[in-house]
Amino acid sequence: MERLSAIEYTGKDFEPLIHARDPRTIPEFVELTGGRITQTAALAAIRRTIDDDAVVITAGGSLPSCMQRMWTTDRRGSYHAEYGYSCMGYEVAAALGVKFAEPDSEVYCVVGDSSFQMMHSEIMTILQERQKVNILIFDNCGFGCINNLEMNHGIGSLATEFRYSDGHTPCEGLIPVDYAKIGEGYGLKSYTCWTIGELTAALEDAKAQTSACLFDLKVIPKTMTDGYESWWNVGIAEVSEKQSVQEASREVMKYRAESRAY
Ligand SMILES: Cc1ncc(C[n+]2csc(CCOP(=O)(O)OP(=O)(O)O)c2C)c(N)n1
Ligand SMILES: [Mg+2]
Repeated sequence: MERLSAIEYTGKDFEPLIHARDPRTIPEFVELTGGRITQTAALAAIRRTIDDDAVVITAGGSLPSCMQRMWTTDRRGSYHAEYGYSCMGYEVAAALGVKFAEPDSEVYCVVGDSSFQMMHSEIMTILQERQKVNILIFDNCGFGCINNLEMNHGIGSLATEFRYSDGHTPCEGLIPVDYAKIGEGYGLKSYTCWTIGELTAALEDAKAQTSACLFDLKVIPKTMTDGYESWWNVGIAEVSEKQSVQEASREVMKYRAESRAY
């Protein structure tokens, strides 16, 4: 936990936890967004800063597995994770539901940028019902955990980063999104955080707010936790022209043959 909490962006020589990556992405992301937050340090900072009786919600992407490892609680019911289906888009709606159930606690959802894109329609209901919830968007410019999966399966980075298309494949420059502006558009108190210091200050400021808040965290891709001391049983093409995919497929078959059927 201490090791993960202390991971900082160190500049050009920075080596993230996830090794399977397009070497362009991190320098490009830092240059484009100015973001210098690592995912593991952000989770530790959130845990340190929010109140003991606060409730945190997570569902899709890399965040549930990072939180499974890193999150600790002070009381029963303060950790709400949709691990069943890891259903993207659950987070904002769930934050409102939890707030209705626990009106006296601060409620925070931690949500990936793609999960947020997939569904945040309940922001309108949050406004209609005048509920104070906190939406923490981890903007790493893409489907982070699926990009890791693709790269580990020998496919390469294919359409899971938010990049402009060359007419066939989205493989050109990264596409930045200003999520704080989306929040402002709805009339939410919105913060953009590029550093852990800014994140901590924004969380403190938000405690004093009486209406819903949105945090746009610029989180360096590939800074989620890695390695599960297990393998992820996800199907992969058995027939491919790519040798790397053939090898990954053989590996999956080997693991499947070794696994015990329950
Ligand atoms: C409704 C739904 N569709 C598709 C998926 C498959 N899926 C799992 S994670 C993921 C990408 C998540 O990206 P993001 O929310 O940005 O989180 P990150 O991995 O970048 O932290 C996808 C497409 C899912 N879990 N739920
Ligand atoms: Mg993402």
